[in-house]
Amino acid sequence: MAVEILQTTAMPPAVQKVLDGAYTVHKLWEATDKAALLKEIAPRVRGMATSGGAGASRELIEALPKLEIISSFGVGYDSIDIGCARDRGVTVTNTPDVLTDCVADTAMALTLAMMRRIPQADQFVRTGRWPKDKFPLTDKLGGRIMGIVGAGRIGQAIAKRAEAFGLQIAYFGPRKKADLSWRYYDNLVAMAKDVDILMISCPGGKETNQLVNAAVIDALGADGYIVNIARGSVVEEPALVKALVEKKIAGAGLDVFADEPNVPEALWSLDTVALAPHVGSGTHETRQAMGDLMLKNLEAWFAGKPVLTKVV
Ligand code: 8YV
Repeated sequence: MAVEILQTTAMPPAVQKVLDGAYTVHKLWEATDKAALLKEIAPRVRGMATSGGAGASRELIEALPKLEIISSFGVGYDSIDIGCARDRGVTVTNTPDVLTDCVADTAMALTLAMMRRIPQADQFVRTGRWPKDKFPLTDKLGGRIMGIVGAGRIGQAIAKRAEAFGLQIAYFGPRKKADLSWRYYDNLVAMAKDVDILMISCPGGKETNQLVNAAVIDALGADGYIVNIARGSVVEEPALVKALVEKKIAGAGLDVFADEPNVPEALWSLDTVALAPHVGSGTHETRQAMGDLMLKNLEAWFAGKPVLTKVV
């Protein structure tokens, strides 16, 4: 009898095929009566395949008394109730490293799009304005300072790319890292005052909730830019929108939002922002690699072997 797992959200087709072939998969997001499905499968479900977006709440974990492993498709696990998983002795795995390059690429793409107004330039051409109008000059990227909030794997990959574009790097985080030569700040407001671009690449969750608040945005100032490829929860979104609308900061490049897929409408018409629908890791190659790792963690667990990328 195949192991029964609960899947909370859609996966790339090739990943889905493997899941469907290896397990009896119960697709929660397709169920019309989710509570009834959970009740029916609860005595048998031993694994969960989820994602950073779908997560696993306390309620969901507690509804599955036989659950042994939550294998998540994504590096961020702020949407998974880690405390509950730990208390219940449920192993949690994620997909680090395989997405670092693509997320860092997206961070730089948004930085360039925002500062050089690439989406607006594209619209300028497409709407036939070129023959009649002049496209406004933009700000140069090189020579500026990027302050990275969270110099972990992704933050460091962004820093390396940014250095190649001629940017100086500073970083803020819970502690100075001995192996990093970039200037370290233990105070985020102080860093925001000194840098031109605030790059948010820290984990989401309680510890970083609203870390980039009105005071930080204010300290960045009218020439400052914000890029967020981490989690919408890290930013006090109403304060960011207000600062952008009132031109208290120069612009923003945003891949993540507080209430995805809802993006504050006040941002839609601003020509100082570049927006993306949470696609940092969204390439064929990276999503496949994330899926493979998510599958390998499940496979290892049910073969009685150590999982590859354990969170809990
Ligand atoms: C995914 C992400 O899009 O890895 C993460 O933490 O946010 C993204 O790579 C997400 O996990 C899919 O829901």
